[in-house]
Amino acid sequence: MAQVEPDRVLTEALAEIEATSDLTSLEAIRVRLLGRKGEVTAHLRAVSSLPKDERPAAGQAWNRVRGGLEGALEAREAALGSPGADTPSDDDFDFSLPGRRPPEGLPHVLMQTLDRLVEIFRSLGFSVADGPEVETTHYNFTALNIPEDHPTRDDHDSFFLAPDLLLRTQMSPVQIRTMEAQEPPVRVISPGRVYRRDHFDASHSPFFFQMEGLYVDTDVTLGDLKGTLREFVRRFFGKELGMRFRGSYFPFTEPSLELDISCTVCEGQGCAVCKQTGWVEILGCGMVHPNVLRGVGYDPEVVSGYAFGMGPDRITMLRHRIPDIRHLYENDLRFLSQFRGAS
Ligand code: 2U9
Repeated sequence: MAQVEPDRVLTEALAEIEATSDLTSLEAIRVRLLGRKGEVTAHLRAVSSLPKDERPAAGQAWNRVRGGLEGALEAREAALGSPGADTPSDDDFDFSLPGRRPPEGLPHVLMQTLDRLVEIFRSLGFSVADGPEVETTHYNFTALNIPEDHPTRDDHDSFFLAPDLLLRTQMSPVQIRTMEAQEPPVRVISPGRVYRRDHFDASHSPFFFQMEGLYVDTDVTLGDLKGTLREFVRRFFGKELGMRFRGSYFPFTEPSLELDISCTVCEGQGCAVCKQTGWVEILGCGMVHPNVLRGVGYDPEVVSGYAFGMGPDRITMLRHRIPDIRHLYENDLRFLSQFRGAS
């Protein structure tokens, strides 16, 4: 390596550093001198191949250069980086460029349905009740008049955590707890997540939402139930739709009914959504079974009540013609962002 005077390298470099006016040029100087292939680095490496007696002096000299450069680079960097030094001026901006819109979130389409359901029933005088997702068999089945040998209690249908403990399969336990905690009148809805041992496919999911409603008071009639549901359908679907009640069976209601509305997709003409019938089922309902009322300490001779249960997943799918329930749980933004302001 050619003989270079360390002091001269240091003096020249210090002047250059002092004259630098931006951080990019400063970094270029640092790389040129102190980088892995830098000039000073090369001199330091070359010390080991000098004659033995020259090494200490040369080593000290180049180390002094390195130390001096590092200090100067650091000081200059601090000076250039300090407020005001590198701040862009108005001339650096093009204020006429359109701004970039930050991505905007939106409630999940299912939450939009739940929000709307809650809003409607609140305006009809219902309050919202919540309860545990892990339930006892007493609250999930027995208190609902579901017999010990009923197939719905089967291990194959529910997620059991212990012999008497399971993930709730319906929202009714919340209503039982509400009745136990207060005297009539009781007027509550309970939206929430429920669990069943189903495999995921287009129409099943091991978890989904339910919203149940309950009204218990003196003199509650089936007519009250039908009137409330008519008002609900009018508000939720935004128009007058054909409605029909069909007889059904649930252990916790007597009589039990299912409600169909005229198909919102084909307006009753018949299509794939309503399987050519012109009708789609939207909920189950009925008058609360006397055994259920007795079980929570109410006197069925004095009070009566109606109850209904619906699946917000199903209603969401019907409303937006979503063909596969898995879309609701995969959180694919390409799918979900379609439902901006849809509620
Ligand atoms: C109490 C007493 C009775 C709630 C009811 C239904 C009928 C019903 C299903 C609809 C579709 C569940 O989401 S779904 O799978 N529900 O058909 N639910 S009556 O009856 C109750 C609730 C609480 C104390």
